[in-house]
Amino acid sequence: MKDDVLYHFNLGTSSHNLPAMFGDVKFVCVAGSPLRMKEFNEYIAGVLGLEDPDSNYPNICEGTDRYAMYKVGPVLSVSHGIGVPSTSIMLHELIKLLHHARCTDVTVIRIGTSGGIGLEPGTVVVTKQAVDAQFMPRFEQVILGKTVVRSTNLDHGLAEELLRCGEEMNQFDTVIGNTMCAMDFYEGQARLDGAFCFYTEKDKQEYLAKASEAGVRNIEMESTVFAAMCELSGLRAAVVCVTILDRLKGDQVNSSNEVLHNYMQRPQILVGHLIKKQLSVSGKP
Ligand code: R2B
Ligand code: URA
Repeated sequence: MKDDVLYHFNLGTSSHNLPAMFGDVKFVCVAGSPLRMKEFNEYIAGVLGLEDPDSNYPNICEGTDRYAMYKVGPVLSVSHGIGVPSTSIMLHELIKLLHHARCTDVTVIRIGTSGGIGLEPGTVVVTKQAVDAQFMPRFEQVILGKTVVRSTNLDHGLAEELLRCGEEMNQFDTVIGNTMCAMDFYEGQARLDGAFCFYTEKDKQEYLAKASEAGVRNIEMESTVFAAMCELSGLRAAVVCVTILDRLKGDQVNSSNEVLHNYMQRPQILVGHLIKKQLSVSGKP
C-alpha cells in the first residue's frame, strides 16, 4: 500500500513518521481501559527513571476516542477496550504499526482483570494457555463465511520469567494457570446476576468445576484472540491478570474502589519489574 491509514489509532504512514515515533519500541503493554494505560505509562516512566517533568505524556491517539496510546522510552501502552472484537481491531493496527515502524524484538503483554476460580481475590494469574469457553486452546473466527481455528500459544519462557518476578518481589500471590476467554461478562462466564439467567447455581458450580479440572484459574475476555494474533505475527506475548473476585463464591464485583485500584496495580507492578530487569540485561535504558 502506498499509504496505510491506521483508522482507529488516527495514525498513518503518510501522515506520521512511524519509524521515528515508534522505532525504538521493545515492550507493548495492553489493557482494556484507557485510564489504566495512562497510569501504567506514568508508573513505568518512574520505574525506568524516565520521568520527564516537562511532559504531560500526551495520548498519541488524540483525535480518536476509540483507543488511547502512550509511550515512554521503549515502552508503548495501548488500550484495547472490552472483548475480542475490540481487541482484534486494535491488534491488527498495532501489528501493522510495529511493522511500519520497523520495530524488532518486541514483547507484548496484556495486563488485566479477571474472575478467579478458587483463588483469593488479588491473586495475579500469569497465563500458561489461553482457552475458550469449552476449555480448548483455540480461537475461532468466521472468515469468508468459514470458521477458521487458530492456536493460542503464549511464550512459555516469558510466563516462567513473570512467575519468577512474582516470587522475587513477594508482594502478592502470583500463580500460573490456564485462562478462559469468554465472549460475554454475564451468561458467557456462568454468572447468575445478568439481565437473564436460565440455569441454576448448581449448573454454574458444575461448569466452573469442569473449568478448574481443565486447569483454568481465571476468566477474562481477550486472552485467546490476543494469544492467537501475537503467535501468528511472531510476537513474544504474555497475559497477566489480577483476580478481582472468587467466582466460586459470587458473581458481583463489590469490593471498594480503593481495593480494586490496589488489585489493578499488581499486574502493572509485576510487568514493571520484568521490563526493568530485561532492559537492564540488554543494557538499556
Ligand atoms: C476483564 O475485565 C473486563 C470486563 O469487566 C474485560 O475486558 C476483561 O477481560
Ligand atoms: N473481568 C471478567 O471478564 N470477569 C470477571 O469476573 C472479572 C473481570
